[in-house]
Amino acid sequence: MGALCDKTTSTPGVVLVFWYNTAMKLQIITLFPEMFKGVLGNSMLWKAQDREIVSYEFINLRDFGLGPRKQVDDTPYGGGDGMLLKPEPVVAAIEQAKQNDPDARVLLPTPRGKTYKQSDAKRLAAGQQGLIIVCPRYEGYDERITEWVDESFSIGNYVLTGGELPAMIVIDSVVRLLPGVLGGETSTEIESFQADDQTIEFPQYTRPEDFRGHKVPRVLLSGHHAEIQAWRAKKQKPLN
Ligand code: 6GU
Repeated sequence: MGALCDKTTSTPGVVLVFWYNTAMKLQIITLFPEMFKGVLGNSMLWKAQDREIVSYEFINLRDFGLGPRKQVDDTPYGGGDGMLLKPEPVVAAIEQAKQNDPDARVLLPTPRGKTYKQSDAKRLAAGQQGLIIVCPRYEGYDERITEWVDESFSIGNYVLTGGELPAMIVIDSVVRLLPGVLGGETSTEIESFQADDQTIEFPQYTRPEDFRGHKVPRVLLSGHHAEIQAWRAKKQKPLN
């Protein structure tokens, strides 16, 4: 990821900021890379890659399937419904990703993981580490793959069909925190990008002042900075 390396004041009042362009590498192991195209190919997640702040790389789990049918799943020992991801293809895919980026952190989205929080997004964005996200499918995975995983996470108390949507949520929450992704930062804001990010967690309004009889709270029109701050503090919803 980008690292601040130099600041030069050439003209009084003008600060130039130079960056090393070493993109944070995000490798995604999935049977369904197409699912990501719309999300990573638009808006800020696309711009982040275009600006070489991140790189997205897909590893298709099917390429590591066993036998002529490229099998990646099998029935659970002990019985039960559905199929599980076999360990061999998953671990082979992780090993390939590790070859590309030996220091990368391996993440596993699973409803059995610890709930993912904003503090996790900040921690992952702040590190220099690339991420390898393994997206399970079917009814789960052979538990032995967790020996190759650094961190499991859940995104809430409901069950999804696979790890792709949770992976995209983590990517979105991390990439938006990387320096240079959101527009209009001052260098101070860039340097303090890890600071508490709760500032938009209060209600906001824009024009018109009166929309179909629903008015903007008067305090926001008052111009009294302290009163506005107090109102926002009162209305703020904590993230964690
Ligand atoms: Cl990370 N995966 C799946 N399959 N379901 C979930 C989840 C993850 N988090 C909440 N539900």
